[in-house]
Amino acid sequence: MSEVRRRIREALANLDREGLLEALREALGSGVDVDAIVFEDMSWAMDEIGRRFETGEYFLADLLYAAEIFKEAMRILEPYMARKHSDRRSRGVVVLGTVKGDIHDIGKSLVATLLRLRGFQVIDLGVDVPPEKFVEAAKKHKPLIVGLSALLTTAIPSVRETIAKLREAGVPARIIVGGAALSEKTAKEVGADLYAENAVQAVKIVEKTMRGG
Ligand code: B12
Repeated sequence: MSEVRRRIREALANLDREGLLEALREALGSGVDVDAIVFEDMSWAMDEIGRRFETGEYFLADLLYAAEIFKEAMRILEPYMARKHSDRRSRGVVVLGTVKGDIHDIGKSLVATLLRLRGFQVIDLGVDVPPEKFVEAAKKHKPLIVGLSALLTTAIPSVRETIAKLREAGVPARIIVGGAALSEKTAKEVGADLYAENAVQAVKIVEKTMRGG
C-alpha cells in the first residue's frame, strides 16, 4: 500500500483531522482511486476506531468526532465519486433506512449517495426507523428494493421485525440488508433477499436485481 494511503488510515484512526485532509488532497492529486480511499482506507480506520472504543482507549465522544471528520472528508471526496460513478439513466425507486434502535448513518448514507449517482431515486428514511415507517414508505413509493442498515447486533431483531412486517403487508419489493451487524449468513436468517458488504457491492447487486437478475 502506498505511503499516502497509510497516512489516510492512520490520520483518521488517530482522529487527526488536519492530517487526514492533507493526506486526502495529496492522494487525490496523485490519482489514487477514490473507492480505495473510501471503502478500503477510511472504512478500515472506522473499524479500527471501533476496536479502540471496545478496548476503552476511545470514548463515545471520540466516535462522534470520528463521524464528523468522516463526513467532512466525504465533502471533498464526493465530487470524485460523482465523476467515477455517475450514470444519469433513470432507474427506479429504492427505500432506505437504518432500523429502529440504531442511529448509525454514515454507511447507509454512503449507499444512498452511490445509488443516487447511478440514477436511482432514493427515499432515505433516516435512522432509528420503526418497521411501520418502512411499510408506509414502501406502500407510498412502490420501490423495487428496500434497504435496511444495522450496525448494532442489538438491532438485528429490528431488522427481522421490519422484514416480517413488510412481507405481512404484501410489499413485493426485494429486501437488501447491510451494515457491520450483518453478514451473508445473518441476512438469510432474518429473511432478507439480498446482502451487500459495502456500498459499491450494494449498487452492483441492486442494479443486477433491477435488470431482473
Ligand atoms: C462512528 C460510530 C458511532 C457514531 C455514529 C455516528 C453516525 N452519524 O453514524 C456514534 C457515536 C453515534 C455511535 C454510537 C454508538 N455505537 Co457506534 N460505532 C461507530 C463506528 C466507529 C463506525 C461506524 C461507521 O460509520 N463506519 C463507516 C461506514 C462507512 O461503514 P459501515 O457503517 O459499516 O457501512 C458500510 C457497510 O456496512 C455497508 N452498509 C451499511 N449500511 C448498509 C445498508 C444496506 C442496505 C447495504 C446494502 C449496505 C450497507 O455499506 C457501507 C459503506 O460501504 C463503529 C465501528 C464499526 N466497526 O462499524 C461503531 C460501532 C458500530 N458502535 C458500537 C456501539 C456499541 C455503539 C453504542 C451502543 C455505544 C454506546 N455505548 O452508546 C452507540 C449506539 C447508538 C445507537 N443507538 O445506534 C459497536 C457495535 C457493537 C455491536 N456488535 O453491536 C461498534 C461496532 C464499535 C465497537 N467495535 O464496539 N457509534
